[in-house]
Amino acid sequence: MSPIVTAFEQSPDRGRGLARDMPVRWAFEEVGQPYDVRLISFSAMKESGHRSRQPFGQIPTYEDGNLVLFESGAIVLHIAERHSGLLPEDADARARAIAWMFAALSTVEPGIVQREVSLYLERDKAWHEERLLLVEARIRRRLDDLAARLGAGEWLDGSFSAGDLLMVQVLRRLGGSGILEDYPNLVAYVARGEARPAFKRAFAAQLAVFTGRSSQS
Ligand code: GTB
Repeated sequence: MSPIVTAFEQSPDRGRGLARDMPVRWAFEEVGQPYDVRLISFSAMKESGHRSRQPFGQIPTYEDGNLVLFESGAIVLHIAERHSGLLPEDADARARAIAWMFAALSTVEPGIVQREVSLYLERDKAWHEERLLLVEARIRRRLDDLAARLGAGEWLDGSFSAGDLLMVQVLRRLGGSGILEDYPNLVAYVARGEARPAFKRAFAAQLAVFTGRSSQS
């Protein structure tokens, strides 16, 4: 039996591949591991059955036999450790790739999520404009450093890794913000990620859920 991932029955991103089942799908595609998807409604996500798998009532989750996991980063790491293709064989290079996974989720992403919170939940506040400027300045500071480190490189540390997968996915959340465009090497980096056949397969699979063309249940 293939591992099962949970994803939104109706994703608020309308098929843009921004929900967190996307990096998990992408990881499965990179390593060539088939997977099944269980679509879940917002109300079912908050019920005890789902909460037993995901304590915070969120997607995604991962089930494989007796193993149940939550947290998209942990799931991607698990897939990368179980299969070859997403982490280098060399122990030091592997540790560095894992460091980039953490950097994506705990150093680069928080500001990007705060910007979304500001845009979607704080627009009516008197301090909204001021806060948005602060948050965007913080994002730019991170991107300044990330762009400097990537330089003219193709990927963050040698070959494509799970660190790049998560970093590209995090940067994709800036689409339409006008921020990423100020960093041509990061724009090209995201485009390289999105051009990977595995990304395209994962993107198409989640889009099919939105357009109603999915055969997965
Ligand atoms: N840290 C956890 C992880 O990485 O797995 C975070 C999981 C999480 O935030 N899940 C979100 C969720 O279940 C969906 S992905 N939210 C429902 C809830 O908390 O009640 C986040 C997301 C949602 C929508 C968009 N979008 O519309 O663009 C993008 C990202």
